[in-house]
Amino acid sequence: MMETPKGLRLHIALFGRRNVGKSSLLNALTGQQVSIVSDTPGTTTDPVEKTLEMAPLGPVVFLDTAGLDDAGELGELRTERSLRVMQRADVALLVTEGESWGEHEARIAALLREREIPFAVVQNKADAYPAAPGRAHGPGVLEASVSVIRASARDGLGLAEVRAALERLAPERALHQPPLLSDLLPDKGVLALVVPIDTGAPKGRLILPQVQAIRDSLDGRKLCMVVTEEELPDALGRLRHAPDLVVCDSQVVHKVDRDTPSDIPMTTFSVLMARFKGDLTALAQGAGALTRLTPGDAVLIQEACSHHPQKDDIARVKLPRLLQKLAGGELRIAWSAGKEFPEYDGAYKAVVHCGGCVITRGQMLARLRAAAASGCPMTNYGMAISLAQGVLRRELSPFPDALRAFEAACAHP
Ligand SMILES: Nc1nc2c(ncn2[C@@H]2O[C@H](COP(=O)(O)OP(=O)(O)OP(=O)(O)O)[C@@H](O)[C@H]2O)c(=O)[nH]1
Ligand code: SF4
Ligand SMILES: [Mg+2]
Repeated sequence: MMETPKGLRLHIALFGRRNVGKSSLLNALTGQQVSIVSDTPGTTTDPVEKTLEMAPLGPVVFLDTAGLDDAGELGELRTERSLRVMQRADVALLVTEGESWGEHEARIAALLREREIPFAVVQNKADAYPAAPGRAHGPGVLEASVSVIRASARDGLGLAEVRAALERLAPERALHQPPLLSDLLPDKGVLALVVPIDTGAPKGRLILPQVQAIRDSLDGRKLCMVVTEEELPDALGRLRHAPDLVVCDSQVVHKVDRDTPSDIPMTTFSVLMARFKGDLTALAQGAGALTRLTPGDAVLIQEACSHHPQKDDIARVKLPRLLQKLAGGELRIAWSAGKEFPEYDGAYKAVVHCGGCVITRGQMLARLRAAAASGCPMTNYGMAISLAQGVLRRELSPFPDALRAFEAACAHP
């Protein structure tokens, strides 16, 4: 059975001090022995990940972390790793031991709030602490809207409430993805997808954004045609009516732009993914910043997964070449790859991010927020390539707000 890609799963993270029962709670919620449990504080060292189907939330990823009160050199490294997990959380559980609440809990709550991650407090080990009269009450420092749940991973008390809280807290954007493209086409509209089959294409399959585009057009009952860039002119010639939309891979956008009559709307998978995954308008604005690059500027190229670089790798070879052409000279380029990301250095004149197919919309938005907070404009690979090829305006024209943001960013530094 094909699994739901991680990038479309709700990510639920557990945070708290050591030994409060985070791993036990994960095991109890999933009904599986996912994480090792022991009474020795510091049992979980590296983040543990578990994907599963959880009614009524659907496909989720649970992330168990090391205690955030770990000290010493190794402990600090673990704490840092746990904090990085926050970058991936759509929703969180702050686990405490009974009603105990101290500086670590307050710090975790502050960080979650700062990152706009909805959370509930789970007062675990309720079996070992006498119930306070009335409902579970949380520390006075928390807003009344934060759910505080008395629970016991040992005897199952409160687990149904924890599940209900997760369902309530899960942000709309994480549970209900907007369509990738079907809303751009009329009923039974005709879509032409242009997919290059070059040395960079994975053997025997399509990449995720292409598969998602086909699936979304089928879901929306559109008429979808998939061709390579070489066959596009023939395909267009054979259609009785022009397609309602042409979508191509950024790598062939130049040719597809030439071969597609100017009255047919055209865009790229990158632009569609930017809208689906994050904030197209902010990313279009970030593309505008690339027009102001000058030699010597620092630029970060960022990927959300750490795949093995290929010959002629886009991040290592093609993009740097294009960006330096835009800047008119050498740039200081840095790279980062992985599900978690380092702090954005305010010195970057631009961050150019990949399509982020393996991360969730919430995770992409967290990256955009963090970059904006450091004053770094962010755009994505595809838009950078299209800008260098002079076709970005056409690609953005199906999205007037994004086009306006791009034009404004080009005009005003
Ligand atoms: N009485 C009681 N003990 C519990 C409960 N949940 C966990 N424990 C015990 O608390 C201890 C720590 O549990 P873990 O699940 O390993 O705690 P953790 O927060 O993951 O700990 P670290 O990975 O070290 O940060 C173990 O001895 C568990 O058996 C509970 O609901 N009630
Ligand atoms: S680099 Fe980005 S777009 Fe490419 S596969 Fe990895 S996550 Fe997906
Ligand atoms: Mg643990």
